[in-house]
Amino acid sequence: MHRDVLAIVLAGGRGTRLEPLTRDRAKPAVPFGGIYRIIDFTLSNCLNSDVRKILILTQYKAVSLNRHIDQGWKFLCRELDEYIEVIPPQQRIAEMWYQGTADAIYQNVYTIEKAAPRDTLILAGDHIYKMNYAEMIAFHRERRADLTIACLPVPRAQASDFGVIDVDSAGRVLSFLEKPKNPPGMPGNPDMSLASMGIYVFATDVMYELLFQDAAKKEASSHDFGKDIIPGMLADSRVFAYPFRDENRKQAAYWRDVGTLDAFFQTNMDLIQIDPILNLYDRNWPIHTYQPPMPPPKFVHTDPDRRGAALNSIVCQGAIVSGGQVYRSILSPGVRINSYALIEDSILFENVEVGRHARIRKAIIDKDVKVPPGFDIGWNRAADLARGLTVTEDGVTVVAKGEDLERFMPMGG
Ligand code: ADQ
Ligand code: ADP
Repeated sequence: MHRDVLAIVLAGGRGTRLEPLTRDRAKPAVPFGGIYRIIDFTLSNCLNSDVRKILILTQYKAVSLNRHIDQGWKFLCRELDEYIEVIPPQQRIAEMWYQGTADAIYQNVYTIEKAAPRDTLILAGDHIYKMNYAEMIAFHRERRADLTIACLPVPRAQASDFGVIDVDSAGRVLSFLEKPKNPPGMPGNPDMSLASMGIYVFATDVMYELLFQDAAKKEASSHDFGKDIIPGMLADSRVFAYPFRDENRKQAAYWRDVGTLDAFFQTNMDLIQIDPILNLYDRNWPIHTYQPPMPPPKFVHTDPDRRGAALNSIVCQGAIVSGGQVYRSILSPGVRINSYALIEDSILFENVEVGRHARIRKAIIDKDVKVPPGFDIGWNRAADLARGLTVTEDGVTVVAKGEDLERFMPMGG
């Protein structure tokens, strides 16, 4: 086990591009795949990699995230020096909110010092992937690196969303451009760029020094790893790129930054493919979460035209599909589908109830929404927009948590 490694999960990004799902919860706490929250993937990777000292740095709207960690992730034993701790920004050194990612770490430097890790593993709380960090840590140590950055090739057309890296033949980082307008291609593969995954292993001593230097720059720095720290350290430090290896062990590497509603929707839909790249059923790489103690899902078929059924779908505990039909969808715990309802290509969060004859297509419906009988969602973009619902670029309709749809019914109110 990696007793001399501390993992720090950055869970403080605002997540504005996931609105309205992040209206009152942090991005890492957004439900995913029916029973999970986004952060469960990073935390499960830590446990499966035998990294068992984990700090989660929160900032915005952390109540939901806190509750999830409390309920689902409090099984490590402090007495054995193993823990998953949520650190709210109240512990900060300065009187300000965190500025960039480096500032978030800097302001918690005393908490890190208490753990005295040889290396610090910096992770994001909003990525969906399986990765063995132990292999990355071993790579970092073999090269006596000051910093190792996990990376993978992405199409050059998309590379402007990432830190883009240029390496020499030994894997040493020659240049790092944070979200360049015109990203360079890879040598011998001009259509692809080598992108940083925002996952870092730092030799802790080197990290301290860099953070203190950066903090002293005050207004002259945005206090961010991608923008300030990494580009500034290349000349004098040993910085290496670690090629991402997917624990799914399929040919295509699977790693998704679920920063937008469309990426979030697609990444969920990837789970219900017949042979998904991201396999949740792999016992060698379990994804842990909090599961509410609810009864098993139930399917009710009364008469011939009321067949309660779900095909190519994920249906969670506490759900009842009674006389309605569900295709290529994710039904979270406690969902109810009533007779003659039709659900296609959609994600229903906890406790969504769908009335008789309602039709839902290509939609994300957040918690505690009652879809009135006969109501359509995702069938008419203009109608959805007129009701104040969000419709994404790819045409996914999103209904916010607790939205009152009854008010759109002729007799409603
Ligand atoms: P981004 O993801 O755009 O790029 P950023 O917004 O800084 O970078 O977020 C990184 C992580 O830190 C996210 O998980 C975010 O939620 C969290 N975070 C952001 N600000 C925070 C703060 N003040 N306090 C706590 N947590 C915070 C980064 C790198 C790129 C890389 C991509 C890969 O900068 O180089 O390519 O990640 O996704
Ligand atoms: P989730 O929907 O992510 O499961 P929880 O049910 O755990 O979130 O609740 C998150 C917390 O967010 C609530 O306990 C409450 O403190 C806060 N919250 C919920 N709804 C609102 C709201 N409409 N406005 C402000 N805060 C809210």
